Amino acid sequence: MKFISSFVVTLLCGILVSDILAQSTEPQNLDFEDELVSLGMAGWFAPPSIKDYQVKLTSHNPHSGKQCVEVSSLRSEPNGFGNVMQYIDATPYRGKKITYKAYVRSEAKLPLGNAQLWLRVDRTNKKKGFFDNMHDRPIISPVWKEYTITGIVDDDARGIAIGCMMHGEGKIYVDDVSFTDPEGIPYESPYKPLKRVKTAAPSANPVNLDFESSEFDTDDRKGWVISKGLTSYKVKLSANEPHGGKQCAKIMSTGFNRMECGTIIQAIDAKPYRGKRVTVKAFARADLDEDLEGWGSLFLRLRQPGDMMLYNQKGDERIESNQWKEYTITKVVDNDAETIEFGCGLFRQGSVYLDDVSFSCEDCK
Ligand SMILES: [Ca+2]
Ligand SMILES: [Ca+2]
Repeated sequence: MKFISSFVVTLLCGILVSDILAQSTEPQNLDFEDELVSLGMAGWFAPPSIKDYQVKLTSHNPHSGKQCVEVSSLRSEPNGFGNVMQYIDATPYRGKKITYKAYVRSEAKLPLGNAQLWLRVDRTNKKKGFFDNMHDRPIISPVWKEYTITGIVDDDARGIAIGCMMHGEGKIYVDDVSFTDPEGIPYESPYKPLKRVKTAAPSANPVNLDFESSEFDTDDRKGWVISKGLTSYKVKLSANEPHGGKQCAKIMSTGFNRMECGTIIQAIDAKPYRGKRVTVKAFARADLDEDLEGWGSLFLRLRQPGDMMLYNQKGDERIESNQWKEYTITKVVDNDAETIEFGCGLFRQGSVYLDDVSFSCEDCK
């Protein structure tokens, strides 16, 4: 099962850098009832590089409430495995035992099909931490039952990944996850939870792309949304040499927390753009200190209902130049995409300026 571990690590690295917006210290949405898009929070996601499986919320026979999550194969003899997962900051759990439980049922085709919960602790310097993916006790029962993994979090752990993978053809379902100490008592987080951004339906058209409007609109989907509760980043409007007009957006570090990055995001309704090619462009420049190894990145994401990540692309080129330069990402919008998110992130330390963003759809009309 070693290859699976390293495969998952590879998938994670592809996602984390741009999805680590504000690394949560607790898993979110454990009962899968939350349909709100939670900007700035990791939540559940499906590694976008998995092509032969899909992950979605379903109201079909949940263990509790109105829905659970379903992982299903998209073709016969699928390659690899399906996966739904979360990634959290390990800091509050260092040196502690954690118990990860979830209700699971499997309608995967026997004899090869099954579901397996998994828990992996990532340590610094790529050292191996606790890992259990239930390969010795795969889940094949079509009836809801609770399964458990208990492991110890190393003193130098940096991240904890939890998830449920699926092998073979068919469907598996997961609901009512818990993440506690071995007695079932939740660990108290030393960090304040990040503010969940409650959103109305996102608008079809992006607004304030030149940042000339005097305010950032942080409470609904009109305009830019800034992750709340970050300890090490600020986003503000800046009159310091904008690319156009009187001002631009500035993402700046105010300290360093390796589990965060500073972001500014705009989210729009994906429905008008389904099946069509969209392009996000933006002018950006950076003010970086070489010793601090910072950089910026444009990004484009597609989400399904319930915050499931379908696609997550960083710009091909890091924003490192101190001169204004245009950066571009192009993507055909999947037919099940609910929300398109685009924006800019600052990683590590420094400042990134953003101005004159454009969002276009060449196949539209
Ligand atoms: Ca549920
Ligand atoms: Ca401007």
